[in-house]
Amino acid sequence: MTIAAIATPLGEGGIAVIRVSGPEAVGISATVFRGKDLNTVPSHTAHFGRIVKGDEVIDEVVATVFRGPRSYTGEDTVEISCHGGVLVTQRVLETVLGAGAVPARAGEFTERAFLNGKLDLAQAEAVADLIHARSLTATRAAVQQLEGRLGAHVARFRQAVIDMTALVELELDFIEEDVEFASRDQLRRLLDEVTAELDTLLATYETGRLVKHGVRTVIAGLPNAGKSTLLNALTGRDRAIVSATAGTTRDVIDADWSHGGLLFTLTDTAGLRHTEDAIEAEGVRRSHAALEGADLIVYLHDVVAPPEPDVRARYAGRPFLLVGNKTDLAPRADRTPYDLCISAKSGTDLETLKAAMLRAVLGERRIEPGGVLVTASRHRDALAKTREHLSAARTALEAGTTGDFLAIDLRAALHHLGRLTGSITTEDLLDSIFSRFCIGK
Ligand SMILES: Nc1nc2c(ncn2[C@@H]2O[C@H](COP(=O)(O)OP(=O)(O)OP(=O)(O)O)[C@@H](O)[C@H]2O)c(=O)[nH]1
Ligand SMILES: [Mg+2]
Repeated sequence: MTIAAIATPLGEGGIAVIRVSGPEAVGISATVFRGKDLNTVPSHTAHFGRIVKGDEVIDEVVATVFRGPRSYTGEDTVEISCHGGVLVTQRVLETVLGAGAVPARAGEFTERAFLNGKLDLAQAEAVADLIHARSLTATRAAVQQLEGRLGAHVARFRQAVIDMTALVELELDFIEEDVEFASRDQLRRLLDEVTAELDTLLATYETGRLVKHGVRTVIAGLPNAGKSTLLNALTGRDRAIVSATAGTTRDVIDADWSHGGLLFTLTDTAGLRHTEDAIEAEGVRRSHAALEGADLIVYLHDVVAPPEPDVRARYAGRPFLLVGNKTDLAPRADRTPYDLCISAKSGTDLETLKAAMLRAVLGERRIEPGGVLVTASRHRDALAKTREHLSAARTALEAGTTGDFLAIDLRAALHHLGRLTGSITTEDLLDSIFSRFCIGK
């Protein structure tokens, strides 16, 4: 089946691209293209011409022809660049569809690239990550995954496990003879090595998750503590209303802020207090809900106001910063209850707060520009399952278990590694991955 879709965002722009891919991609495009006969042009060439519907000229375009397998999808592909207006782009697409192509599903081009072996599954997922990336480090992580580094890393120790399994299974064929093809010492060493590699990869997930999804940071505290002032100061924008009236913010307000390579989604909340006002009460309920899902809580307290002795305990076990605010009003206020103190209004010690926020979520971990990061929970789960089965194999080995049981665990470990790279897939898995894409990708 030959598919077609608009590959660029719908809107007014200089150009838009309609992508056509499949066995009839060139033939279908040639029937609606007036210019050189696309059927006869060499691969990887671009041609100026017109898209026509009967006698009507729809647009002047450039058609670029890629013959499979040297294309993104691995199939014959034509990319038609037309003028970037919403209507004209849609009419070019309709003309191509009228000539026999069918509309592509979300992610179908990339799915075909995967099915045709142009990308492994982790790489295909990286395409979506790259499109959705909103910070520099997220872009870098997606690019290294797109380059196939995670896949290559996994493929290396997957091969080691395959070799190991083959040897153990070979023994099973000679069970009568009581031979040992797989030296138990060697097996033990290999299992330990692969497990150590898995641990290193798994340990990157905490950072990888933050790099990919950003850090959900909730600014909480009593009314008037200066939460909205802090949101505005960090983002450098006049995003939230600030006033001396307690209970000013009644809804949760989000603003994106990049720092240290991470994207922080800052959420300003309604001051936490009991209130009879129904709207403010709903705001307080939403504040609590936001706190539930937070990766980091910045709890502001007015150093001039009476202390709140129990806050730290309330958020025990969560990344949490207790920040005294309004130091300008009371330079001599007691700072001991706080992790640090700032003046949100004058900007004093904001840099200290920024550094503390990074440290609170990353700890001693660093974001290495070239390092392999596990950023998807699907990958983390597959690696964790692999590790479980390898540990089971290791335990079985110690207990002197027979090869057939060892082989079961090794096979299970391979199964989970295969799900990561996509050498083992199910329709459900593919559907859930490719539905994240936009149409045209
Ligand atoms: N002097 C001084 N005033 C501040 C500081 N930060 C905030 N304020 C003032 O404190 C008042 C309340 O600030 P907001 O930022 O609206 O406080 P809030 O925590 O968002 O309050 P609610 O939305 O009502 O929960 C305003 O008058 C601010 O100008 C500060 O560092 N120093
Ligand atoms: Mg506010």
